[in-house]
Amino acid sequence: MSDITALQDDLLNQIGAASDEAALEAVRVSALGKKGSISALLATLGKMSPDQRKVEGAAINAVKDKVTQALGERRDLLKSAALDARLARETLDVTLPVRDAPAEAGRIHPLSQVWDELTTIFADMGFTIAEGPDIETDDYNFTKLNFPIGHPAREMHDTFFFNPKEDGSRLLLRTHTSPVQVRTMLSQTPPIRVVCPGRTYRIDSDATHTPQFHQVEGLVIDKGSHLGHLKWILHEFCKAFFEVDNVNMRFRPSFFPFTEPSLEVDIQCRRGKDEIRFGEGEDWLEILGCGMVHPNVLRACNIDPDVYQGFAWGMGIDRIAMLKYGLPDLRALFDADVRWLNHYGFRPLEVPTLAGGLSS
Ligand code: 2U9
Repeated sequence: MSDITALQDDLLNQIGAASDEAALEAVRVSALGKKGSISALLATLGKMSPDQRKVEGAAINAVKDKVTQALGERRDLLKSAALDARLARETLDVTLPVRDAPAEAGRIHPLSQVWDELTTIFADMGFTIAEGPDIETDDYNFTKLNFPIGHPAREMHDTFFFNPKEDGSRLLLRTHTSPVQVRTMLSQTPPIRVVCPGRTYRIDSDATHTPQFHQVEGLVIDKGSHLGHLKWILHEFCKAFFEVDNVNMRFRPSFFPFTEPSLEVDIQCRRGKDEIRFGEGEDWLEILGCGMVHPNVLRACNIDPDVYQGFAWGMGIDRIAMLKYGLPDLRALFDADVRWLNHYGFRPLEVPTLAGGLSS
């Protein structure tokens, strides 16, 4: 066997034995690289006579072609074997239970859920949402809302006051979100349709009261607004919020310094052992207070009560969250207990919408 045939056989054996693409590349370089065995043979052609070159050149090039072809075939084979191995390695068991993605694992707190539900309902009715500071002046929290200085009505709210300033004035933690409506009236001209959800503070703590709680209040100021408009808004709100086709409501006379007349609103319900159903039953449950804005409040906010009338309402977000979602103790809302949140919380990607259902 000539040297060249031996070389060809040797290279073809090495190619056949290459078990991966790296090994195959090493064989290619050893044969066809700059210092490769076939390249070395080709370099000898220059020193040969033309007749010898014709014979030897044809033989060396035939070996080169054969080796090149074998390299290509082996590379294709190794590539497809590598792909098959990878596909076998990376198979998924689609029958495994799906693990919650991090964004799905958390829970929305029932208060945040109810807050979103309320604002969705009122925004759909055309209200804007306004917020204001938790620390307020006595003037915005009380005086402009027709609580005369020294009047016992101020004692109805057990207020957290800050230390008095040198001029004797005291800042306070707002006892209701009403100062936000005061700010709205002072900065806008009617018509005004605004809903104000927010944190509120009173010195009070038991199973149904916490020192920090949440309110949502609404205000409409326009020419000719009247109690009929207010009743319609509250009726539509209750149907949407409690997700029932009809609710019966009862309006009882009451007193608030900032409204005249003032009313408290009950909705009809049936109290079961562990649940309350709305839109049916014989029981009544108080859910909010409301009334026509007192003329003194309008005047204090630079609105002429002979031209504009307004109505307002207020309710505790914590209380209606407890009613809607059957939460037995208000204090649990503030405990930050993950087990409780896993039980009562809402899925983060299920945002409440009127079209999709508020709490579905
Ligand atoms: C302005 C004028 C009027 C807001 C109102 C109520 C009635 C009310 C309570 C319900 C339960 C507070 O959380 S609660 O204790 N609120 O009954 N709130 S009318 O009236 C306003 C507000 C602002 C300028």
